Amino acid sequence: MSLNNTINDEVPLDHPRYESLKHRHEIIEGMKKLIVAEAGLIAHGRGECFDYILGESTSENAKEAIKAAIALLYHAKHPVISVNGNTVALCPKTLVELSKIINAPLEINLFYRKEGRIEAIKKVLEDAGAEKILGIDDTNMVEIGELTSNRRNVDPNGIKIADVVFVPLEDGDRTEALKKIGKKVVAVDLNPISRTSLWADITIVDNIVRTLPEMIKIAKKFKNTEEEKLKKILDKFDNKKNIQASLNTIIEYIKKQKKDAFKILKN
Ligand code: PTJ
Repeated sequence: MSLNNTINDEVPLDHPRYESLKHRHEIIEGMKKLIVAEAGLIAHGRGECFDYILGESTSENAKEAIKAAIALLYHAKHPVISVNGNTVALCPKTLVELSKIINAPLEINLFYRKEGRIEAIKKVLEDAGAEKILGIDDTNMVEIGELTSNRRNVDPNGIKIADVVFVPLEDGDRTEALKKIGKKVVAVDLNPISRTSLWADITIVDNIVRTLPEMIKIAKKFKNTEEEKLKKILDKFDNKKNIQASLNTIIEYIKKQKKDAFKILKN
């Protein structure tokens, strides 16, 4: 018998960590359906840990990075949203919505290319309303020379010709490779000092599940903004300072937690 108001009969709605546990289950279910790679579970755990020490909320500096990211994506001639298993398992609908608003196609680009994964991910995106998905025709892919991982295989009508690539949460070497071939990169990564974060032009240090709804909100707001204004937002944005602000958020959060923990430990 299935209990109401639970995840898998196990996590009640009033559980203090309900949201976090819900996303864990999305990742676990995603893995069972081949959407998420086995290593995606570990990647998610690492993300959770960083989210925890960032206070599990979208900081003001992440919101600034999101504004700059939308300005850059609107400014681009060929923007592309690169998606992997974790992103699709966690946020299929918001990925599709953002893609439609900013007119940037979704391209599936996987590190672990286990058989059946592309089809599983494609289906989830289609069920979420995606009309055009790139990166699905293995016979029509080209390689990025600077990369040796599976991520080197890209769609000739997508990442290959893109001037701006949006890469939500992933392993480090691709951002570096994309930069080397002249692309601008927008990354979402809870780890402010990952190689992806440090190499990206715009790094949004936040959880993808919170970032995408905020991006959609800003994309709607900026939809008819003149080019000049978008450029000003971009010129004002400093990625290095923004990453430093995220590191300060972590330091301050840990200091506060230390104080609070000591109060409990005293009793
Ligand atoms: O689906 P595939 O085959 O393309 O593989 C995807 C994974 C994520 C398994 C692969 O790219 C990988 O192994 O990535 P890494 O090297 O573990 O890096 C993932 C990064 O994303 C880490 O810096 C995590 O902190 C971060 N991260 C994890 N979950 C989230 C996140 N960042 C934002 N939001 C999250 N929910």
